[in-house]
Amino acid sequence: MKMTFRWYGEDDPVTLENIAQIPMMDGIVSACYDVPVGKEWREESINAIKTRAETHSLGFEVVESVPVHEDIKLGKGSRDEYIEVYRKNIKKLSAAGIRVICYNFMPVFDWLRSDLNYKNPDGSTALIYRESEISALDPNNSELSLPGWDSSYTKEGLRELLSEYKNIDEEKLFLNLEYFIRGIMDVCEQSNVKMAIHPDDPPWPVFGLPRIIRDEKTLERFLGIYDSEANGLTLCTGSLGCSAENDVPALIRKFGARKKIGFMHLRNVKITGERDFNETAHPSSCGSLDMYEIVRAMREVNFRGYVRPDHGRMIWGEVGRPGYGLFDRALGAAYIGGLWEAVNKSG
Ligand SMILES: [Mn+2]
Repeated sequence: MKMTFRWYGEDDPVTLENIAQIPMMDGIVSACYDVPVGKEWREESINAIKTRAETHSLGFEVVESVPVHEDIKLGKGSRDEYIEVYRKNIKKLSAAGIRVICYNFMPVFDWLRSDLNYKNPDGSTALIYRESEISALDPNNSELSLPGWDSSYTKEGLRELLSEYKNIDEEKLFLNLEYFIRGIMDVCEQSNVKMAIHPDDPPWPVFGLPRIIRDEKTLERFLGIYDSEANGLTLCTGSLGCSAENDVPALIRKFGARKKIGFMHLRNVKITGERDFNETAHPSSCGSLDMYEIVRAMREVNFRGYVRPDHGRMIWGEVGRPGYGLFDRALGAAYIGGLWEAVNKSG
């Protein structure tokens, strides 16, 4: 297992020095934020991240994310051009030493929460999701902005995009994902890069948009598109684990044994209703997931990929990017490292 930490670049209030001072930290997970979705990344930008990380003795071998253009998800005529750009980006990233690319295939919205600053009784704040609040929103006619909501959309642009998805059901979206995967796998295999799809977060449809990477069945179907170590998963315990139907350790045992997990996001969530949850601190006792069992499953399948602590709470007065502060994620990394040492030493 290689422990990593997400870094949002020079604008991130969390510095590389901060990250390097966390015990057991092997590297960073980052991305180029200087070009829009669907454009070629600049070699200079990729190499600049790598060089800066190496200055702090941190590796840079995982990119999160190379976003997939909406035209690919929609299956529009222009998708071939965007797939061509994606192929070029894979090659460039491979040349810079990147081994895993995390991405997702969620239409329009990335991860969604109803509140980014929910106040816990102890004064910390966390991200939470309440289905009733989300389903009361009309994304076509709304001034509000939500996490996962790309602020680069104009109101009209968003409305237009949503209307394009009217004809895209689960099946069509899956076929478009299949087309994308088949369009990039040869270059991934030649470049020794593993694609690692992130599950939909939350793992159910939002605003009537289909979500197709959400449980054992859909993960299995996805992996069936193309059987290769280059076509794998980012197993995000929090995304899958906010549905009580997902047995996260069982998923790790199943897909890890087949070497389909290239990257793991480890975090805990407390399920508070059928489609409601709070993000919590990482330890098992704080949420609904058994993190010990999760790490034990990783050990059982001899997991050798990359791991990072995922979202944390905001604690100790820290101000920053919701979910991506330093302190609680650092506690999470130390906790995961402790579990890992324990399961390894106990055999
Ligand atoms: Mn995640």
